[in-house]
Amino acid sequence: MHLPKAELHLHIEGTLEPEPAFALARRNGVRLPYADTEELRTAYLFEDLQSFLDLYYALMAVLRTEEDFEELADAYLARAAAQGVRHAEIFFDPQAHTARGVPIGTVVEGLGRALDRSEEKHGISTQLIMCFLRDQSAESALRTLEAAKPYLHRISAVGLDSAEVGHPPAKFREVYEAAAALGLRKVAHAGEEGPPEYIREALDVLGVERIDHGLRCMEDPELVKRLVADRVPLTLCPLSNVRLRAVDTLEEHPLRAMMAAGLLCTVNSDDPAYFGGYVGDTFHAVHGALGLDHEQLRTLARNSFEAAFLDHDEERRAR
Ligand code: ES4
Ligand code: ZN
Repeated sequence: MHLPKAELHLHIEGTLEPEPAFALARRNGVRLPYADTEELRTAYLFEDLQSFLDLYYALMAVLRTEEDFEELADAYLARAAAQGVRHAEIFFDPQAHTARGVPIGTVVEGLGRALDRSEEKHGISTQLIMCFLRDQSAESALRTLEAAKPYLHRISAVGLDSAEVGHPPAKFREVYEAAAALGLRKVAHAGEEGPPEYIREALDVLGVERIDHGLRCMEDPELVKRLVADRVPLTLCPLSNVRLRAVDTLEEHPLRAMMAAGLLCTVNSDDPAYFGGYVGDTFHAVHGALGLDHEQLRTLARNSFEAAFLDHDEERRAR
């Protein structure tokens, strides 16, 4: 599906495909607990978010040098360009790397090398969103923000990801306040597996501008009214929701109902190497499974630019 679009919910570590993962493992002398890509692919049947995260964090062990992160991002940008992406706001998980002894500077500078060439090479403008792992402590998030200070010129926003249930947004009030004071914008995953209350908290306590996923808002009509009235963008990831069993089948995904309710929906790929498709594939899949027509697909593409962290001139150039 080649409509020009912005991708707003994409974990760069979730673009690590099996073949490059094994190539990096060899190059860096890292042993993976899988014999080959075929055996690895058998691990891609997930029960829920946590069962995916276990594999996602384990496979990252192969990412060690600036060059590794540069290659990862460049490969994503090439695939995204081929599917009509003109602007990408890319999540990364610094704590998943610093915990393994890879400094945050290696991650940001490596990604930055690919991002610096992205407009010229792929026709995609980019931003970076640094995510805190919500199943780690608030102190760890604060230390991460501190460690990111030399690299803030490369970072647009902070986000919140990883295991949601039991880790409400309010746990991160202080670090979000500190991030805002440094001029960073704010988003957070909420309402993927967690309750609608977490969406309210992300808005009220953290002051986020966008909700990543937000799927479970549909359980709370008052919350839906508010999200519609305030035009709060939701970065939905339908293929992810199917693979992580937030919905049973794509045909049962509430995207159509969410658009009909007037919510500002965008469609994104989340962790495309794991969930069966990049963002163009996702547009194609919702067209097929939910019968969204071309006008609705164009609305989703238009929404992606409205929800992006672009000023008017940048938005006009990207469209
Ligand atoms: C994630 Cl699908 C999803 N949800 C929460 N955290 C994540 N990190 C990477 N993918
Ligand atoms: Zn996500």
